[in-house]
Amino acid sequence: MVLKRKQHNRYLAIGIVYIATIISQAMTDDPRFAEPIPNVTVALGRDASLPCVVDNLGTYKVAWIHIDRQMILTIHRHVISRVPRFSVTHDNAKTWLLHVSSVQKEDRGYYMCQVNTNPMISQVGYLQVVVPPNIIDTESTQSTVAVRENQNISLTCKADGFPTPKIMWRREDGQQISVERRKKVSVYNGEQLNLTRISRTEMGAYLCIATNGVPPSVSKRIIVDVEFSPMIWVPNQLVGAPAGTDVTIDCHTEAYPRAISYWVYENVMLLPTKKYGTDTTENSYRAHMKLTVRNLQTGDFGNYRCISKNSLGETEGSIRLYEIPMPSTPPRATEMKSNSNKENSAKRNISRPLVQESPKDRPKVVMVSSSEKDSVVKVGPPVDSGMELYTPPNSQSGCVSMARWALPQFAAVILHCFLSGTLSFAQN
Ligand SMILES: *[C@@H]1O[C@H](CO)[C@@H](O)[C@H](O)[C@H]1NC(C)=O
Ligand SMILES: *[C@@H]1O[C@H](CO)[C@@H](O)[C@H](O)[C@H]1NC(C)=O
Ligand SMILES: *[C@@H]1O[C@H](CO)[C@@H](O)[C@H](O)[C@H]1NC(C)=O
Ligand SMILES: CC(=O)N[C@H]1CO[C@H](CO)[C@@H](O)[C@@H]1O
Repeated sequence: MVLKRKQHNRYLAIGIVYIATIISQAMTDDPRFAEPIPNVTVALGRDASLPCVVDNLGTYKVAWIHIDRQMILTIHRHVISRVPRFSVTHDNAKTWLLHVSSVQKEDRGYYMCQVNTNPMISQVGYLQVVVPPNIIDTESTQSTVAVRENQNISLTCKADGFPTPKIMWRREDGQQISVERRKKVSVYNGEQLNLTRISRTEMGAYLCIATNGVPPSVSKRIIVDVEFSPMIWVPNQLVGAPAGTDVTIDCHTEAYPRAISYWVYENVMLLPTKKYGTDTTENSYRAHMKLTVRNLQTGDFGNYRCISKNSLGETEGSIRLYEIPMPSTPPRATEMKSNSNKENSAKRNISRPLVQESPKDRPKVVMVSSSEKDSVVKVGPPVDSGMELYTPPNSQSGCVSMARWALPQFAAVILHCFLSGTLSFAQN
């Protein structure tokens, strides 16, 4: 009986001690971390915060340490580090926030939150600093490069940033890029783009684009000029046309650098006049040259040459213009009654065939011509004929042909050629 009672007391004592221990532990519980420090990713120059959440801190203190720099940043509410971008806040509950303003690359790394218990407790989080890509101009190909056709050229783009950027190449006009012998791709990946045996069709703007997942991506525009000596292609080398009509002959040229192109007839360079109209439309390295010879005469038939010259060479195309009889047309067309026409008929004493009336074939008239009114200069009072005298500026042939007229008009023509000469002189 006595023994049983003693045992009972002992269990009771153990129980009380046990409960007391639990209670006292609850009262004086040691600090512990309530959650891990998250990994934080921040772009260069932005602000970041790392939280450290501690239960039961009591009178212990929280310190932040940058492990990579072995630097104590803060202890409790005090900033220890001399780097002014670090600060600490405490929300009066359990969270201690380390702030890094305007984050720099050297701020990347592990951060430790430490509590000065004995032994101390700590946990670690990582601050990732990402940097948008940046193309290093000094290590990349300059923005314009020139290369001779069929030579090789390497285009390079180097970029830094974190993570390391990837480089891809595209052509600005969306055309494909030839890499490694005839393989065509619309996007090429790599720092270096090798263009081997480059052709003129590969001329243009190339873009290298650097991306690393951190906006913004950046690109550099590199213009590749492919240089070659001129080439000429003549669609029609033999052109037949009847006398009295206008005819247009044409040449296609390719050249880079841009060529100087002109027409030659019997070793004389043809300049735009009333007799000759020249027109060149250019598209990149291609040009389409057109020469219109107006009101064909016997002396206009023969060999015309289109010539194209650049710094790398010169070439020419040849076109033979020959006379064909006027196609016979129904007599519904009206006979031409312009001064120049009459004059020519009289001179050559041939009876002119009827000409089909179309604006294109109609010979140009020196006198009032509605189509030229925009570009003409009106000179002096009306002359004897009662017509106003007009002449296109810069029209030598106009003056020459008018000079064949009657004497009373002659003085006016001289005056007017003189005036238009001075006028264009003053404009230049
Ligand atoms: C942080 O990243 C490291 C690896 O870089 C990983 O081991 C750790 O679990 C991460 N922590 C959190 C809270 O995600
Ligand atoms: C251009 O590259 C090709 C292929 O790599 C090579 O065969 C050729 O010799 C190179 N040409 C020049 C002029 O370097
Ligand atoms: C490009 O050419 C260079 C030499 O100019 C060479 O070192 C490099 O390996 C080539 N790259 C590729 C992808 O062929
Ligand atoms: C203007 C002129 O001289 N006309 C002559 C052209 O030639 C024919 C004969 O072929 C003459 O009859 C015209 O008088």
